[in-house]
Amino acid sequence: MSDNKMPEDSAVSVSTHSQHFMEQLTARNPGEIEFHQAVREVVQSVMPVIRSTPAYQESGILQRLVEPERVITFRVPWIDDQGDVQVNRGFRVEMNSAIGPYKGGLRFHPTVNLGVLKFLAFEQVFKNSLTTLSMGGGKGGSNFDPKGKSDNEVMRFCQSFMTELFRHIGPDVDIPAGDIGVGGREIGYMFGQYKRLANRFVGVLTGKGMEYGGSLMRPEATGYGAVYFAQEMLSTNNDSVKGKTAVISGSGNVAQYTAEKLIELGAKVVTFSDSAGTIVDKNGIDREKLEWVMQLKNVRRGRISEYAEKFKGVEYMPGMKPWTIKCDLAFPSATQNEIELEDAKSLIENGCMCVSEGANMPTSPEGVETFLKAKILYGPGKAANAGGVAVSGLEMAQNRGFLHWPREEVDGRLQQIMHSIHENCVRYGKEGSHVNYVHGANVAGFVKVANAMLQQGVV
Ligand code: NDP
Ligand code: 2IT
Repeated sequence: MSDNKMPEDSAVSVSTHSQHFMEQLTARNPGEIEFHQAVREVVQSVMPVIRSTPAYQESGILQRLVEPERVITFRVPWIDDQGDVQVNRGFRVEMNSAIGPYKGGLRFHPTVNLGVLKFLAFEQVFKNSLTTLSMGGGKGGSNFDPKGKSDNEVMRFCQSFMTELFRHIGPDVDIPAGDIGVGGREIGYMFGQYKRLANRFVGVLTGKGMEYGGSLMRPEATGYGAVYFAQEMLSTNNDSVKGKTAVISGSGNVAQYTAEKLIELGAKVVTFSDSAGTIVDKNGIDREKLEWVMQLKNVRRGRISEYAEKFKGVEYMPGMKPWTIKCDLAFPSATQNEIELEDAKSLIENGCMCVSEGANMPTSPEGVETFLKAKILYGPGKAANAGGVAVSGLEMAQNRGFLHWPREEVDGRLQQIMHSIHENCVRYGKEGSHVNYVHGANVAGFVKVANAMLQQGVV
C-alpha cells in the first residue's frame, strides 16, 4: 500500500480520512500555507464523494490531483533603467491537463512564491472544469513588482520572462493570461517576444489586444461574470442587484468592470481600494467617476487615495479594507484572504446578503464558515470569477477559427456560462432550501476532472 492511502475501514469517518490526507499533504509541501488552505477546502467537500466511489480511491485520484503534473522555475535577469542587473524568479505550475491544455493566468507581484501559485493553479483546475469548456489548470508568474517601473523596464522584464517560458507553452500545451500585475501591456510584450522566438503567430496567450487576436469582452469578463453570478444567486430569492448598495475591494481590472456592470444594472457602488487603503463615496461611484478611476489606474498608474482629492464628499480610510462599510452586496476583487473572520462578521452584522468573489480565495476559512453559517448567498471565487477564464476559452476558440465574434455574441456566451456554472453549483450544493455554493462548486468541478482522469489511466 502506498504511503498516502488509508486502510479500508468503513468505521473510519470521512473527516478522519480528510485529516489524514491533509497531514500528509502539509508534510509533503511544507510552508505552502495558501496551497494547504485551498486543498483543505476542496478535500472537505469531495471526500464523501471519494469515499463512496471505489474507482476514485483505487486510482488515487485525490493523491494525483494535488501533485502538479509539472512545475517550472527559472531565473529572470533584466537590466533596469539605471543599467543595474536585477534578478527575479519565474514560475509556471502546470497542475492538471485531464480535460484540456493547461490554462491560467500569470501574476507579477512581490508576494508571489511557489505556494501561492500552487494554490492558484489548484483552484484553476476546478474553475476551468466548471466553465463547461475544455481547459486544464495552470498558473504562473514572478515576484517582480511592476509598481514604479518604467514601460521600458516592464518590457525588458517581460521579454526575459518569456525567453525562458516560451519553450514550455503553446496553443495546444499551455496558454497563460493575465492576473494581478499582468494586464494588456504585459500580455502585449510577452506575445511579441513569444512570436519572435517561436516564429509563430498563434493564440499562445489570452487577454491579447483587439488588433492582434484578442477577444472583445475579455477585459470586462471577470468583473461582469462576478456580477452575473451575483444576479443568478439573487434570482433564487426573486431578487436582483438593482437598487442595492455594493462594496468592492481593489481597483484593478476585476474591480473596475465589476463596478461598470453594477452601475449599468442600477446598483450603487460606494467603495474601491488598493493595498494602501479604501475610498468611500456615499454618493455612489457613477460612470464618469469610474472612467476617471480607469484613467488613474490603467494609464497614469496612480493610487486610489487620489480619488478622495478629486471628488467631493469622499472619505479615504488609509490602511483599511471596505468590509466595515454598510452594504447589501460585497465583491472582493483584490487578493487572497482579504476577508478575515472579523471582516466577515462585520459584513453580516451590517446586513450584507450576497458575496460574489471576483478575487481568488479572498475569504479566509473562518470567514467562509461565517458566511455559510449565516446562510447568505456566498459565491466562491472558483465559481463567481470563472467568467474571465471562460472568455479566455472563447478567445482561444476564435483564434482557432480566425474569427472575431461581436461583443453581443461573447457577452451572450458569458452569461450562458455563468448561468450553467450556477446551475451546476445548485445541483451539487443544495442543502434543503439553502445552496452551499462552496460545496457545489468543489464537487461539480471535481467530478468532471476525476472522471476524465479515470478514463485516461494512471498518468
Ligand atoms: P490587478 O493587478 O488589475 O488589480 C489588483 C488590485 O488588487 C489592485 O487594486 C491592487 O492594489 C489590489 N491588491 C493586490 N494585491 C493586494 C494585496 N496584497 N493587498 C491589498 N490589495 C491588493 O489584478 P486583477 O484585478 O486582475 O486581479 C484581482 C483579483 O482577481 C486577484 O485575486 C486575481 O487572482 C483575481 N482574478 C483575476 C482575473 C482576471 O481575469 N484578471 C480572473 C479571475 C480572478 P495595489 O495596486 O495597491 O497593489
Ligand atoms: O484566475 C483566473 O482565472 C485568471 N487570472 C484568468 C485566467 C485566464 O486564463 O484567463
